[in-house]
Amino acid sequence: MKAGDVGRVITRYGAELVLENDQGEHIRCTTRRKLEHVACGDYVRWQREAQGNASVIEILPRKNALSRSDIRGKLRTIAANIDVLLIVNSWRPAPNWELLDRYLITAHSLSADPLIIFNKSDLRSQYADTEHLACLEEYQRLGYVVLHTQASGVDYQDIAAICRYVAGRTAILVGQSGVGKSSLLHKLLPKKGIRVGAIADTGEGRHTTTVANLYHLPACGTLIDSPGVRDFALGSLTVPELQAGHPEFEPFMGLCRFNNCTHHHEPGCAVKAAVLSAKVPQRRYERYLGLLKSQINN
Ligand SMILES: Nc1nc2c(ncn2[C@@H]2O[C@H](COP(=O)(O)OP(=O)(O)OP(=O)(O)O)[C@@H](O)[C@H]2O)c(=O)[nH]1
Ligand SMILES: [Zn+2]
Repeated sequence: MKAGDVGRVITRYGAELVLENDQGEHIRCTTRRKLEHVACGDYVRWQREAQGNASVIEILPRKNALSRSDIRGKLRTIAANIDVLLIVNSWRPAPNWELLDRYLITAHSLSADPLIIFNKSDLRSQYADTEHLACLEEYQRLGYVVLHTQASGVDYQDIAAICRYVAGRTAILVGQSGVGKSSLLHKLLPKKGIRVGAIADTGEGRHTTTVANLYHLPACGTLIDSPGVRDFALGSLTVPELQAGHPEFEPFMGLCRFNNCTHHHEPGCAVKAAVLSAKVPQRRYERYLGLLKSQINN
C-alpha cells in the first residue's frame, strides 16, 4: 500500500490503533506522541515505516469530538466524527426529560442529529402516564424524530428503522442506566456485524468493554460504542449553547430587550412572552430554567 493512505480508527488500545481502509481491511497501527489524542472514529493518514509497522502521520480535520475525564481528571477524546445521537429512553425507568433535553442540546452543539428512542414499548400502556405522553408529544411537535422500540421483542421493524435513520452516518447510543442500550446494541448487531469482535477472535486485539469500538450496522451505518461514550461529559454547556439547543426559542431570537437576555428574569423578554402565549411549551421552558440555574451554579 502506498504511503499516506487514509483510514478510519475503529478501535484504540493505549498507543495501539486498528484502522480500517476503504477496502474494509484492518491495519494495526501505532501513533506518534504528538498525535496522542487520536480517537475512535477519527479519519487519519497513515504510512508503512521502514521496519514494516504502520504509523499514523496525521489526524484529518474532525467534524466534532466527544471527551471525558479519565481517572486522573485529564480530559481525553473518546470518539470523533459523530453524526447521530441515538438518545435512548424508556417507560421504566421513567423518562428523565431534563436529561433528554441535555442530550438534545449537546447534539445541537455537536452538529449531530438526535433520534429520540423510546424503548420498552411493551411497558408503555402500563407505565406511561398522561403527563409523560404530553411531554413526549411536545418533542414531536418541535420536530424531533421519535421512534418506539422494544429491544426485548422478536420484531425487527424498530431496528430496521434505526438503521435507516443512521444510514451512511456514524451514531452513538446514549441515555440513562437501565433503559435498554445494551439490549438495543445486541439487537442492532447480530454477531457477524461486529468487526472488532472478529479481530479479538483471531487474537489480533484484546476485547475490553471500556475501549470505544466502531461497528458496522446494516444499511451502511456506523455505531461507536463504549461505556465511556455512553456517558461522555454532559456537564459543560454554555448559556448560548443551552439557548441554541432550544429550537422553539429561535423565532424570538433578537427580539428580547437585552442582547444577552437569559430569558429568565429580564424585562422585555420575548421568550417569556412566547411562553405566556403558549408559543413555547411551558414544560420545556421550565426545564430550560432548571438547566440554566445548574449551569450558572457550576
Ligand atoms: N420489558 C422490556 N425490558 C427491556 C427491553 N429492553 C431492555 N429491557 C430490560 O431492561 C433492563 C436494562 O437493559 P440494558 O440493556 O442492560 O440497559 P442499559 O441502558 O444498557 O443499562 P446500563 O448498562 O446500566 O446503562 C434489562 O433487564 C433488559 O432485559 C424492552 O424492550 N422491554
Ligand atoms: Zn429573553
